[in-house]
Amino acid sequence: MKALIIGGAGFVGAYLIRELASAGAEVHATCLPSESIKEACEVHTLDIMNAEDISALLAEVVPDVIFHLAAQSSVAVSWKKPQLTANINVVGSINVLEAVRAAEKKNIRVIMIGTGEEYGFIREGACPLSEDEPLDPGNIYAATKACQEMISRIYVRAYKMDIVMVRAFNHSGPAQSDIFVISDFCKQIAEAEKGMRPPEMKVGNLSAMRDFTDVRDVVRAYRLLAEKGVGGRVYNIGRGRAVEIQYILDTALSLSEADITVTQDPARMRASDIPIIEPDVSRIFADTGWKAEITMEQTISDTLGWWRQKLGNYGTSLGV
Ligand code: A2R
Repeated sequence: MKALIIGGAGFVGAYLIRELASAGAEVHATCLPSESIKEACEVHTLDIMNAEDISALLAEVVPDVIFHLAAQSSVAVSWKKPQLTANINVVGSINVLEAVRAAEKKNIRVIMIGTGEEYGFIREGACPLSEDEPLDPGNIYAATKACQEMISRIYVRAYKMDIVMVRAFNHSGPAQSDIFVISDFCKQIAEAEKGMRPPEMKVGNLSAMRDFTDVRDVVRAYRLLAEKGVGGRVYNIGRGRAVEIQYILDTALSLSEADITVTQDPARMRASDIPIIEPDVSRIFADTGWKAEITMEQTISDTLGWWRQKLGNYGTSLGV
């Protein structure tokens, strides 16, 4: 398989490059001119806002499958920069689809990465959410990803394109940005241990329930969907068991010997927080045999280990 990862310099990209390469694929990945990729693969510079550049790249690489990861991926940033988020996530994705449609090679498979946040304001009793549940996004980021998916469906129907759509629920692991909750907690603990901050954790809403999967499991799901997923179908990717953010906090704190107190930080509360988001993951299991294998405790432990090593704390296993 010749794979092209668009948006390969981000958190998931690094893991996906390794996953595909170790499965024997020829891996090409793009990054913005301001970014770099250190994993072993063919690196190309691409801004998806330049539509002609995508076409030129497809003519050069001629991929069998495209993993479209490029995005403004932060919910918090999407509240502050809605236009930018819509441009990259909607217009940028259309640019990718149009380039694939116009490409000389037909039947390039596109793995279009969306989010579990697309479900949004969920009716009572709807969890676990099947892929057929209506979408009612609760934030700007989620709305742009729902739009990306709707447009992808239109390309499937109108142009018979081979697009597999993904709603990936929260994923985490070593090297994730600290704007995401597991990484944020682990970084704060590692900083407190090192005396870089007072032993005080700043937290947001601890009662929200979310479904967390290790990023290494998530990229394995992406590869399996490229190999075995059904074109035109939408797949939830997640563990299938939501936990309270409080549980993540408690697990992370239990891995530290430092005496750390917890305080609520209004800046960490979201403008709109949905109480529970949990997927039904039976479809991806039925079609590919995939299910999450790495425990949440392992993910939290590896992420804390990564931060400790990054900050120069004591011994760690990186996991990456
Ligand atoms: O925003 P930056 O500078 O970190 O760059 C991101 C990049 N990106 C772009 N690439 C090409 N053209 C653009 N106009 C453009 N704008 C942003 O896409 C970043 O390097 C990459 C996305 O990586 P992350 O933000 O780290 O997302 P992550 O966690 O790897 O998630 C991958 C996908 C995204 O579509 C998420 O929305 C979804 O999984 O959950």
